[in-house]
Amino acid sequence: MALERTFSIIKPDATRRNLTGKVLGALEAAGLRVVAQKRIRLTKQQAEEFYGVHKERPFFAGLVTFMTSGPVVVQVLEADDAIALNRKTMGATDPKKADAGTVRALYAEDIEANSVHGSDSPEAAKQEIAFFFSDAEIVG
Ligand code: 3AN
Repeated sequence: MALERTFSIIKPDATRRNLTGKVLGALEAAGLRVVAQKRIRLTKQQAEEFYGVHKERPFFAGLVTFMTSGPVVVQVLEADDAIALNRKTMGATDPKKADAGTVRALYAEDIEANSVHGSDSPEAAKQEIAFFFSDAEIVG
């Protein structure tokens, strides 16, 4: 296993319900360590660019509206196999299909307002981390 970094977002449905600590606590309890973090409000342009791969999907406009509807916490998490560990801890995209005890099973409202984002590959992690953080902002 190799020490790895992944990119994570605590989404607006979680910040709105004051669940930032609960979500982060679940990620930390799984062994993921915060090495960079900030609370921001995404602009429409940032959300559209970040979710650019989903541009043609029917849920794209709704997703952008949701992701800009309130503050988010963007963060870089570090662990052995952080990408897979984070995905496992988050649970399936649709909370109805998420394993019991995962962040999405516990906290997500629905398939769109699903409380957390996590990179799905090393390439995505690298790109998503660089989208929000400079090297100097990541402190291991
Ligand atoms: P994940 O976040 O689990 O990697 P993706 O990358 O397929 O899932 O989708 C990105 C985001 O788009 C999801 N986190 C969710 O907020 C939203 N999304 C995905 N599928 C749907 C859908 N069928 N309807 C509404 N929103 C969706």
